[in-house]
Amino acid sequence: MLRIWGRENSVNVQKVLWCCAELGLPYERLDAGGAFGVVDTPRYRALNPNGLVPTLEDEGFVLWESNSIVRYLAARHGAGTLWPEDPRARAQADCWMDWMNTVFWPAFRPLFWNLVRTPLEQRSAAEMETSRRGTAEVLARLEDHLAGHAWVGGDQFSMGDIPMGAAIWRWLGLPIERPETPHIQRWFDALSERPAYRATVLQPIT
Ligand SMILES: N[C@@H](CCC(=O)N[C@@H](CS)C(=O)NCC(=O)O)C(=O)O
Repeated sequence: MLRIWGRENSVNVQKVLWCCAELGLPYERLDAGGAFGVVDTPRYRALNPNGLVPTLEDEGFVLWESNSIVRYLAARHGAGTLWPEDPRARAQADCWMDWMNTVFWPAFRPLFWNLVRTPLEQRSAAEMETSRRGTAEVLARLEDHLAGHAWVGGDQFSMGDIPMGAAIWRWLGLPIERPETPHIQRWFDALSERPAYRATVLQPIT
């Protein structure tokens, strides 16, 4: 059985849990990261030298980096569903998966971290506002993309929806000022109808 290391409230762990739920894959999840610690132990560092979550173990095969794990599971178990078989459709999915990690998350992380993981008296209002504006700006690109496509990866739900789908709940679910993004909202509503998304991502934001 698959073993997934990582706390349930991590956006990167949620990507992997959601992927498994979409694919109907059973797994054992072990708490690690944040208040659970574990990630600095020699045993964990031998699996993942970064000391971050998630880490996947699949019958002796070890993999870290959440998007790589999603790609691996989709390629192995989701051909034609989560894993688009057409190279261009797959490239489109890959593109937005990478965009989540390299563009969206760096813009949004300071706002999330201040608002959710930092005591009130230690929050930086300036940092939060810069991050809020920056996130709204980069999300305008996703909004434009979704104006012409049903799903992030194209016409079909795929692995391309998973990283941004996991992240968008944090943006839409927090009490912050946001511009209207009707296409992102329509896409989020469609995700919210998926039992796997509700079970793994649509949880209290902590
Ligand atoms: N690029 C990595 C980032 C992993 C990452 O930053 N994970 C965070 C949780 S979302 C973490 O491990 N933080 C330290 C901790 O939880 O102890 C990935 O996508 O897997």
